[in-house]
Amino acid sequence: MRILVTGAAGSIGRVVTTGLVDRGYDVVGVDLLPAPDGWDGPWHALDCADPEAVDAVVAQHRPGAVVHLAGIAEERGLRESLESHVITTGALLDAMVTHGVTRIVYASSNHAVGRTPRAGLDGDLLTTDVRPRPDTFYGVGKVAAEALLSLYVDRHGLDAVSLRIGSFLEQPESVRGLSTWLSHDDCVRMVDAALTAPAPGYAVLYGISANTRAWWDLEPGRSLGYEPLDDAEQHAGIVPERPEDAAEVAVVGGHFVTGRLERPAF
Ligand code: 15L
Repeated sequence: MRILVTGAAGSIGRVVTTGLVDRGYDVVGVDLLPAPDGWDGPWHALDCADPEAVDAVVAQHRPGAVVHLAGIAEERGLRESLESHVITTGALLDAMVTHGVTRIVYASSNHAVGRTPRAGLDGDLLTTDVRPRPDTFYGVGKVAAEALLSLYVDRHGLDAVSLRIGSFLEQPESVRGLSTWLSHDDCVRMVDAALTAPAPGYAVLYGISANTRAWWDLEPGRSLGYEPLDDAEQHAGIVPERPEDAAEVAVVGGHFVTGRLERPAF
């Protein structure tokens, strides 16, 4: 199947594009940046917030599905966050509807529910039916992009899977990360499952590995065929303990909540 991957030059994008090619997918890379060294497939350097450019690339390649990873992976102002996460998603969705592409896999984030405290969760488990509770404008952008996907699923019968990704790193780097880590290999497994799950409609899952200390529900992913194999605990020995750990593990979004990222919208 041909897959259009946006944000293909980013940290997640490089791992996912290579992983999907290894699994036999025909990948078209899209990014603001040129293709990384070693990439020899089709590539388009464009801004996904530009609806005409997005429409042209979808029209040219007619992919079977879109994996939308493009977006600034950190806190910015409100306007920039909405452009980066919501406008890009809208441009892709319109192009998909126009050209008959029926599935999108979206890199959402745990920061869509980052302000959710761990204390008081039913069974100490963060399920996917907690209310949207962003911790930043970044999280607001992810909530709004998820809502846009839901709208297009209902209006146009698309399939859309929102991956609320945890901490995508080669190895966990903090005590929080021992719960929230997503390994590179599990990330590829997760995207593959989201691309191939039969008729998911609109679905949300938490993108983490099978961490011993996990407290985010893995069942929504498993029900789509995502079986994580890695466990952050294997790396626990290299993770430094820090005074801020207790505050970071008490809330979904960790340092996005505790790190004093507050700023006015305008
Ligand atoms: C994210 O969504 C961010 O892009 C990344 O920088 C990390 O903060 C990660 O979540 C996390 O929660 O560890």
